[in-house]
Amino acid sequence: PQTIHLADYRPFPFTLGEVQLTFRLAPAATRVLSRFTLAPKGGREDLVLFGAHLRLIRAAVNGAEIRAEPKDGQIRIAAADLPEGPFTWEAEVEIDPAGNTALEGLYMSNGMYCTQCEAEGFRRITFYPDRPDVMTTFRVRIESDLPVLLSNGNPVAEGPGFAEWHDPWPKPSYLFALVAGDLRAHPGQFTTRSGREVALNIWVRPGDEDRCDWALTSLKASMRWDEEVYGREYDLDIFNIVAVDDFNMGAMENKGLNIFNSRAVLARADTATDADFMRIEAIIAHEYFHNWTGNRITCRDWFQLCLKEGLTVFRDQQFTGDLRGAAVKRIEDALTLRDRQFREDTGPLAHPVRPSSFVEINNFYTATVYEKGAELIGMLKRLVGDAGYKAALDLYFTRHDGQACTLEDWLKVFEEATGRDLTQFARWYSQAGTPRLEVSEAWDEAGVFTLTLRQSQPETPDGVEKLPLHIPVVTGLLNPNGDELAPSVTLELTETEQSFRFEGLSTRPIASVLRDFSAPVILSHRQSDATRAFLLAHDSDPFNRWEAGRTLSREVLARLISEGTPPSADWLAAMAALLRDESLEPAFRALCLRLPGEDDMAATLAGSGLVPDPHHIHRARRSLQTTLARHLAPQLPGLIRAMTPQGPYSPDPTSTGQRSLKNMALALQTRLDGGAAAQSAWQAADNMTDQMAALACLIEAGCAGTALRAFEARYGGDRLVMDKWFMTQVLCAPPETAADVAEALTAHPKFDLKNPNRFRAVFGALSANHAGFHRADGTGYRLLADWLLRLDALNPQTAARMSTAFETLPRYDADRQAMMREELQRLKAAPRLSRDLGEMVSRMLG
Ligand code: DPP
Ligand code: ZN
Repeated sequence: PQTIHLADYRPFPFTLGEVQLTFRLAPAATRVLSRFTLAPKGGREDLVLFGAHLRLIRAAVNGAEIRAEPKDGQIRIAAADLPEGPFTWEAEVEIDPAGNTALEGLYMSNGMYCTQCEAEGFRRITFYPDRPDVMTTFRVRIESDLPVLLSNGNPVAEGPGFAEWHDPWPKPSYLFALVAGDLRAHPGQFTTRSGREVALNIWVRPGDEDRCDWALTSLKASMRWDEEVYGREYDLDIFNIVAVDDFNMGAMENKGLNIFNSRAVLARADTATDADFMRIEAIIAHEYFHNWTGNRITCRDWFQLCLKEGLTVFRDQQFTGDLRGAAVKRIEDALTLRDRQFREDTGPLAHPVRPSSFVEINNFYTATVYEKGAELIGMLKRLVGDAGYKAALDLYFTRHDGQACTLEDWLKVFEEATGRDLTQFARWYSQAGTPRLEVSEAWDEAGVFTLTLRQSQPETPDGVEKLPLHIPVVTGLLNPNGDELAPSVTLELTETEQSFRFEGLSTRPIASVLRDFSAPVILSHRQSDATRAFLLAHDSDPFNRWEAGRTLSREVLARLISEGTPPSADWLAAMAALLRDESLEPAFRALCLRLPGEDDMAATLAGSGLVPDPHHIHRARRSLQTTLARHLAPQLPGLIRAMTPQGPYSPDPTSTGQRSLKNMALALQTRLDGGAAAQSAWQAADNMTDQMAALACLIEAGCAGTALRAFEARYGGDRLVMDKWFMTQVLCAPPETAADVAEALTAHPKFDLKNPNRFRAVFGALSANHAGFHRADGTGYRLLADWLLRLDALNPQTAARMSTAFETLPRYDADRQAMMREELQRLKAAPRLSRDLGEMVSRMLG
């Protein structure tokens, strides 16, 4: 397969007029008629239109039929065969939505038609310059007997068997959308601050109407927030969101017609957990925010993906922080970043936030592009300040509205608006790998405290030479009595090593470095258990307060794993004190009590040159949990009672935080009572959050049989809830049986290979069950590889995504590495392997 390089970018040599599309929908034979004008930008060049899985019926230039031969996914018409000036292109193609299991382009899900065009799905609909820098307006006619026919923009005409839509905003083809089906609307309304009345609709299958409230509430909150914080208003008279059961991603920001994986929209107290409610709120916001950062201003090419994704993730993180509390949100984001992005960045799949080449762009919708991309925005904001950030964003919106842009355009608005030179900062976009930041301290009796910061960049598979980065390191100093010495400062590290002096101090201070996680780096700062416990008790920066506890827990656990050292008294006392501290939000306390996960510990050990043993890590972590539970035992039952919100379920931040602390306490209690408290919690649960928490405890305690059967009997007809049933059994299974449980579930009548949510429920859970997946006999690896092969034949994109379970291969012992390689080799040798999975496997094999 062909590799695409950033350096090869060339503008499209024609300007497009309005696109007219007619869809005659039929499940296995939909006809698509397209028509648009092309005007050469100057010079004479070949016309290249992309097309995949299309049956060409007819093509015409200026009304005259031509013989066009699709080859290698495109039609090329030589410049010499084209009229000299502007001309009209027309084509009629036939496609097979019902047979489209890849879920890209136009496909069917439960009798409804829907589309997914990002990144390159539009070429499965018709021949087109399917690239993000080709923007134009669309007029769409849908012919079908189905009752609801939707496309982008505003509705312009409808009658029996047809509807017409017009989108007045020029857009690239990846933002095209069409939906047709028997759908019900959950309607709403929003008035923008300049007085535009916008009709809102959440479209769902009949029966799901009572699960739309939360999405609608979240949408309105997002629309208001974007006006208030970024000054961005919505720009059409209608905003539609459609829920689809079969969907590869979370959701898609198509102009005026967002299409969502149903798990990212539908919620009711008895079917969705707090985590689901929060995810829905964040994804609704994310897709809505794309209207400005993504749609009005889009990407010139797919190498610039983080231009829209990093920024939009950053915006949705700010939104959640504003709604639910910035400190807890920052901690959760840092956890996600480390779990997913650091993991990616230290393995064979490491790539820069702006990659320089790809085979299949779908493989680059990654934690690096999204989450690290968002961190880069956060660092920029820190470096230029809030006012500078606002000025830069305002300039970005005015200067680039309606354009397809690059990261150079993005950085330039910051330079112009703030006068800062971002040449060095720009390296963050092209250098892969997680930088390490080492901190050392010196104190002299003359009252000078010196912090020396040293950065180093790991080697990455691309072999790119690494230069020092521009790293903002927010730092505070505390007095031994716990007071802050002075407000935090942002130390700007630009050299490999730099020292920063703090003078005129009377006693040696305690340093709190990298506050608010001001840069996505791995910090190494040697501090005693007592100092970390001190920071956990006193740091005024909530992130670093949590981080001190986290680091302490990680070190305690690492010592237990590698040397069998029992936990220090400092750690146990600090945990107990924290749990009792009612001045701290419950959600914050729950986060502090959560031990680092097994995968995190494997990464930690590998990072210090050790070979992690998954079973040993699992046993040690369980035993540490038990020790902690014993130490906290007197507090647990009271906490479980006190943290049970009264009244009807609500996903508000306070009740959500209380439930998270209560269920954390329940998990600890289960380590002591063999599941007795979990049994009562299961009986008492009146919402899905508490049910799932109790169920997980029962599975871990080995006494969930009855509960699992009752759950299945009650929710068997509910796809989203059954995903949880599939997932939790594998995730919480003991390592010895996780792969067997997963395999048995694939034989369940409700296991459905074609539904990505269901596949992920089973196999995402298997790879997240660290010791279960890495079982010493290789059954976890084999089972996953078997099913990736089956899935790849139907849905390459999801198969490729799920193959990242193998990305941590280099961490483990020789036997495990050999078994993982064997599975990857087996995939690589498979006939008809997709380009998607093929690229991933090759990169992982190195
Ligand atoms: N739909 C995906 C997202 O919103 C890709 N654009 O991030
Ligand atoms: Zn996005």
